[in-house]
This record gives sequence, C-alpha cells and structure tokens, in this order.
Amino acid sequence: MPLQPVGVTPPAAMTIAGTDSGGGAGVAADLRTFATCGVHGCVAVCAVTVQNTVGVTDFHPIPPETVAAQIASVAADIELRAAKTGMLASAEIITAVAEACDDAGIGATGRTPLVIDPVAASMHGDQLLADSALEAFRTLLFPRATVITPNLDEVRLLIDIDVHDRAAQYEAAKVLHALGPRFVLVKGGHLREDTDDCVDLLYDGHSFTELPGPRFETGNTHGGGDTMAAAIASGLARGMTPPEAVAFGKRYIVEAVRNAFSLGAGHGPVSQLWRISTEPV
Ligand code: PXL
Repeated sequence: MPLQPVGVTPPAAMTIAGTDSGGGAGVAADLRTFATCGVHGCVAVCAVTVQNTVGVTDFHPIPPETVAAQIASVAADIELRAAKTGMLASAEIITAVAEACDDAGIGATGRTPLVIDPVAASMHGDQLLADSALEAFRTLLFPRATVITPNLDEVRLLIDIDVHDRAAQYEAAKVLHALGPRFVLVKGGHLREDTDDCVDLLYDGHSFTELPGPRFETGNTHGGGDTMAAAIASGLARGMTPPEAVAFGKRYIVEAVRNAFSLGAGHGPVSQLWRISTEPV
C-alpha cells in the first residue's frame, strides 16, 4: 500500500538553512526528515558549506535579499504549514529572515508556526555563525518563535549559562523563555550528569515537561539537532500542537540516533531512513 495516497497533496513546510556537501546535516537532513514524515519540503538556502564528515573547511553566505526572496516566492504560492531555521550564518541574514517571515505570515504574528534551531557551530566546533549574530537571534528571532531548540553549547553562547545539572537546565529554560518564544526546548544531549539517558526539557512559561530518552554511545550524531527540529516542524505541519510535535520530535530523533551510521573518516550522520522501507526499488 502506498504510504502517500495517490494525488493527495501533503502539507508543506520550509527549511531556512545551510547546505552540507557531505549530505548529513542542514538542508539535506531537513528534507529527508520532512519526506519521511509525509511533508513536502520547501527550501530557502542561507549558506553553502564546504564540508565532509571530518569537518567544515569553508562556507559562503547567500546574499540576505536572496534568502528573503526565496521565502517570499514560496510563501506567495504555496501554503506553508510550518517553517524551521537552521544555519543562518550572519546577523544580516537573520534580519532578512525575520522580516521575510513577518511578510509571509511565518512565526508569532502569522499562522505558520516557526521552529528556531539556533545553530552556532558544527559538532566538530567549526563556527557556522558570526559572533555578531547571537544578539540577532535573541532579539529578532526568539520573539517570533513557536519553539526554540538550543543544545547546551548554544545555551552557553546565547545566555551565558553553563548547564552542568538539571537545576541549571531549568534555569536556562526560564531565561530563554523570557526572550519571547512560546516554547523552549533545552536539549540535554550534552549533559554529562545523565550517563544512561538524555533528558530534554520543554517549558511553556508555566510548566516544565521532562522528555527522557536513551543515550547511545556513538560518534555518529552529525545532523541530529537539525533532524529533531525538522521532525518537530513536520509534526506542526501535520496539525500537532507544539507539545505533541516536540514529543514526536523526541521519538523521531531517538530512532534516528539508534540507526546512525558510519560514513567517511569522521562523524557519520543520524539516519532519517529508519522511517522508510528498505525494500528493493
Ligand atoms: O548540525 C548543524 C548544522 C546545520 N547546518 C549545516 C551544518 C551543520 C553542522 O555541520 O553544516 C549546514
């Protein structure tokens, strides 16, 4: 039986992000995630990175007006049910994205929910964002976000809180929520106090929800943050509430990391393919 009923238009979502020539992270990961969730993926490319599984050797930001034009063109024609951001590269691109999202009805003021993954560095520590851009994330994008999904490195860069225990994870969620997003998801993957599990924390300004999951001993987690944010956006595009979509995103990323694979000489990617058939084509 086909998973996608013949002729039925799936919900559409947009990724606003960078490319990874190694295919593990960024736009490639987002589009695979969308596809395996039955969501049609649209793209606004913000930067082209030169990288393989060993590291990023260069990146080339796209002109801000071209980023904005991609968003405007798609939104004028296709009904977007969700959007997510990944590597935005510079303060100028973030400014252009915020304005284009307002015009397109994406984010707080519009009807299209917006997931902000505040990507700042690769898992190798290669910088993917200009230093001057952190302020733009805090002031321009967080107030427009339905959900923000920082990991603990990003929490440290954004609000200068070094999260070493659960109490600090709660504190960070409160400080981030005060910057304006509807929901904050502080991902606990880098919290070393949790040795067997990995607890992400969701906060809506009133109540906290801990989302526990297994911790896998693997170096193959490239693209994991992108994949989780794209799965959350997919859930939103398919009509879930934000808490439902975040819980779905957690289930999705657990399976994607469980199925992560080795590739090249460096860090392999998490796998979105767990959700599709491997029958011969
Ligand atoms: O996983 C973060 C990320 C996002 N987007 C792009 C990347 C990376 C990490 O390397 O290259 C384009």
